[in-house]
Amino acid sequence: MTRVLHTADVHLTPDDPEREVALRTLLRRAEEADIDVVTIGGDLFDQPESMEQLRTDLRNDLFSDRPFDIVLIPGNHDIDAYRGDVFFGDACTVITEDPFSHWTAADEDLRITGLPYRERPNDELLLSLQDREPFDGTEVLLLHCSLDAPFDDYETGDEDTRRYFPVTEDLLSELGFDYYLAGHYHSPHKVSFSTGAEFTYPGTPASTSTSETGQRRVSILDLAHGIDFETLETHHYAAREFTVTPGNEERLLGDVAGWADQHASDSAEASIHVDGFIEVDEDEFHEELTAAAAPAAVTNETRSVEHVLSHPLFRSFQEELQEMDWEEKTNEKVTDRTLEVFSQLSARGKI
Ligand SMILES: [Mn+2]
Repeated sequence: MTRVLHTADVHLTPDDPEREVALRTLLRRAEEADIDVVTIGGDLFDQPESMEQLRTDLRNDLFSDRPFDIVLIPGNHDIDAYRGDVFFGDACTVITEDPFSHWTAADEDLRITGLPYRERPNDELLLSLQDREPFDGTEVLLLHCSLDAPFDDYETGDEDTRRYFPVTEDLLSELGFDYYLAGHYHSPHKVSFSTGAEFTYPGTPASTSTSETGQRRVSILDLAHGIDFETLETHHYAAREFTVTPGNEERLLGDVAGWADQHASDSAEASIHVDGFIEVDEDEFHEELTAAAAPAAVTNETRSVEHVLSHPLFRSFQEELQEMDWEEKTNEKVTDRTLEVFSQLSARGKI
């Protein structure tokens, strides 16, 4: 049975070699995982010019002599790169034909309809997609689009708020494909349509901005199981915020070390942000925090409250708080808020 590895939005550019490394990594994965076809859902290149700079690498190395096919469509970032005759290597099929064309698996159990990027779907396109030549097997639509779903808009890497090829679940469902393999959104998503069809964004295989946090993924389409994600060991950002309270410094340091152990891997650029209040020495705490977080970078916004804690006004406040018979969680919140106010007052020399 035909198996598909789907990626998109590689945004290759000579300025960020880790993206080409990520592409290499996922092609190796495809080889190891017995994949029959790798699909690239648009924005392989960050800009049309990147294509000219990288095309010979692709043709002579990455996209040649592969035990699987590579099917790719243009996205909004690289549509202009494919004007004219471009050859990317013997393993690669670039779908540029307007309005779409097909790629059929050797086993003839799966057919991919590739839709080169355009700004919006119009009736003519939708009708011709509905009228496509019938196929007796699993049908996949490969496209670069903005699915109307509660995803964050910053996720596309585009600075304007224009919707690139806007589509809805209803519109896609009417086309009657079994699977929709998409590009454009930079975080991984999988959506199950009410018709039973499945839609996926694999997200970028290497983070292209610090907002793309977490291990990167590819979508695997297996005709027996549907779509699943697999994680990649490729460049990505990892970030975590912690808040410390006085007396809990040791526990916080343990949590920070635990997180760093798990997330600050070789392929991750990890950062930790800590705020809150401490009752230990600031210098010493900073040193311990940096050591616990290593190799993750630390932003330390904690402040010492030693002088606040010993202030008579704060102490009498705490005594009153003990008498309130509130839940411990409420007490903690009130104490935190009060510490914040006292610290600000003290910073301004008011107490
Ligand atoms: Mn895009």
